[in-house]
Amino acid sequence: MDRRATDGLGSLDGAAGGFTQGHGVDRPPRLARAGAPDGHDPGDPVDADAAERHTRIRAQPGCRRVKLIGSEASPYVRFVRVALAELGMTYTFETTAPFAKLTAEQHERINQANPLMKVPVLETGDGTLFDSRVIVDWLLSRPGYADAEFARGFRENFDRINALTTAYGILESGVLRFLIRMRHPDTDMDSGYMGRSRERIDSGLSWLEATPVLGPSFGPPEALVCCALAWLERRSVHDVSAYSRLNRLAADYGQRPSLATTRIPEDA
Ligand SMILES: N[C@@H](CCC(=O)N[C@@H](CS)C(=O)NCC(=O)O)C(=O)O
Repeated sequence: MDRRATDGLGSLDGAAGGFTQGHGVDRPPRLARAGAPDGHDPGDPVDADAAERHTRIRAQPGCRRVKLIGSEASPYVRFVRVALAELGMTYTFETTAPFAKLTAEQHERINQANPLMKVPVLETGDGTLFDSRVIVDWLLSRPGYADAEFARGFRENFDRINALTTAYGILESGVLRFLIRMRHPDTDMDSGYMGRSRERIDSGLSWLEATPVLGPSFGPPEALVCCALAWLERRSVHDVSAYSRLNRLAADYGQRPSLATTRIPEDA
């Protein structure tokens, strides 16, 4: 599979699981297409509005291109990539292998960038940020991006902020269960704190299934829910089939270029 990808401003090459590095070549962004084949630019703006915003903001003095470090399998990294695409920000994507397959060099790179030894990490040009929520919040606060459909009203809406927190809690419990199952296969996944982690996932999913604040527009909570559901299913961490409204939402919004072009690769 061709993993070649560009950030819309530079091209990156690399074999699956290896580092890929972008080298800046300024050119106008192309528009992303839903279902575009592999090798599609990860930073392509999703629509004409995003492309126009990108061009206008890039023309401002001092505007710097950001670099995202992370794996294509991580739901947290995917969330940042979706936000970047929805906002129309081009970026360099330095791809690392999934956590269990990291090379020593990649471990070193991540550990140097983030004392918590996790991805995503964003190099902004003005400093490094880690943690997907912090990164996306920073992206939403960039001058010129607050009017993007994806950002509009989100940071002032407590209900939608709580929906995002709920999606994060579901993912955290899911990641915990995935890692414990993988690293400590003798653990009883149904009792004690492991039982509570499963209960928390169902409690969170039930709340999201019922809340009217999720769904009407595509913003951070919808993006993270889509990334979380796809990851939980792919890693067989939790059966989400009972949550019909969430599944419909994921299927509908999954057609958006930002999600369609960041699906977890088959071999990840
Ligand atoms: N709260 C963090 C979580 C990031 C996270 O857990 N990333 C995983 C990849 S999905 C990771 O790098 N794990 C490495 C580890 O646990 O050592 C965020 O939102 O960025």
